[in-house]
Amino acid sequence: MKSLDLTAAVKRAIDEARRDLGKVNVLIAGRTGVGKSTLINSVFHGRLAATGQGEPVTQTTHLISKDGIPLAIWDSRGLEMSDFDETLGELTNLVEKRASEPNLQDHIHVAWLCLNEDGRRVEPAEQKLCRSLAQHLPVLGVITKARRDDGFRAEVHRLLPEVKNVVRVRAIAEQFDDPGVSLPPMGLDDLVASTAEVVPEGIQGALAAAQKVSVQQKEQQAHAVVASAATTAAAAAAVPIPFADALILVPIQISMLAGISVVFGLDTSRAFLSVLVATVTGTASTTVVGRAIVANLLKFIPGGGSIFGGAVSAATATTLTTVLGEIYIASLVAVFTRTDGQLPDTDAVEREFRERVKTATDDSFLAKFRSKAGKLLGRRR
Ligand SMILES: Nc1nc2c(ncn2[C@@H]2O[C@H](COP(=O)(O)OP(=O)(O)OP(=O)(O)O)[C@@H](O)[C@H]2O)c(=O)[nH]1
Ligand SMILES: [Mg+2]
Repeated sequence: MKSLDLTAAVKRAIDEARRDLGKVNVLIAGRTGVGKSTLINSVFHGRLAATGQGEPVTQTTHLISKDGIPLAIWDSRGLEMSDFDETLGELTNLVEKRASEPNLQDHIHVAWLCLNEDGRRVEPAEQKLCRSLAQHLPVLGVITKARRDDGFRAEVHRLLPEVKNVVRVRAIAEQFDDPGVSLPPMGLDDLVASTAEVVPEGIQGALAAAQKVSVQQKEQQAHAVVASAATTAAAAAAVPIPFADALILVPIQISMLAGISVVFGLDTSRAFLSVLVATVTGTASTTVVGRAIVANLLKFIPGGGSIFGGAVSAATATTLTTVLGEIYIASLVAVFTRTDGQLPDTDAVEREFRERVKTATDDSFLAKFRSKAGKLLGRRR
């Protein structure tokens, strides 16, 4: 009887998911005090900027990164210094050298050029820097500490014509002296969405994982993981697979769970993923055999039991994979919404997922995903 080593499959899935995710590389430039460090901490997981100034890259640029967060930030300053031309030269060299690297992973994928709204100025130094950077990478204008536009955004567009977009942000709540008067943070999700629009396709997952302001961004990337796994599963079952051989679907689904976990930015330890897999397969043992696991998976399909004895068709494989992926995404969205974007602990994710898998035999819930899977298949034809 065919069997599968789950421990090995989980390890492989995690390694591949992390490798495929890569890292998003961001350059942040702007005058001192404009709010760069605050912005970094408000947009990304990990309180990066608070961990210090990072490792010096050049006289004016520090590289900030943290294990487990798929992100590297070049935090630059010195725009106001008398030796600005030197700063400009250093930054241009940096992005140019990076842009010539053969591997996309080594490029700097986007620059955020920060301007203070209160200052209402775009200086020649900023214009020059924008022009230079834009030759090598997409640049976004970021208006910080926003509270009253008064035409400044349009002015920035006019004075920095090379930028792909200009986004107004308030990274932290603004507290006024008058008691009870404050303005909440704003624009951070716009900044992430605008960034997602300009970074390369292969970097979208890392951006979704690293940022904490948009659960929707994570969800969207996770749907792409599911769609791709469903397609792979359908291809594997293009010729219907006898149940005893349906184990070949399991590594596809484990990879999908790992892929969804990483685009949500979860700490994907082997223990965590193994628990998820045990929830799905209904066994905590390290080896599973074909018939048992398929019997367990088929409970995700209404009436699945009745087709037992036949074979797994492409439609069934797609449905199984899609349903499972969507249940996991729904669990993560629920948990992340509760933590307001902060990384939840994996116990909470496990609990939510287990609960939803248990109730997933509800027909109306599954009908939704069956039609989704059907559409997916239709599109493939
Ligand atoms: N009200 C308000 N204050 C902000 C905002 N963003 C940053 N600040 C404040 O502005 C000050 C400077 O912010 P930083 O993030 O340290 O500025 P920076 O650009 O990193 O400065 P350097 O590291 O010196 O280049 C801090 O007191 C922040 O709290 C914002 O959106 N609204
Ligand atoms: Mg700073």
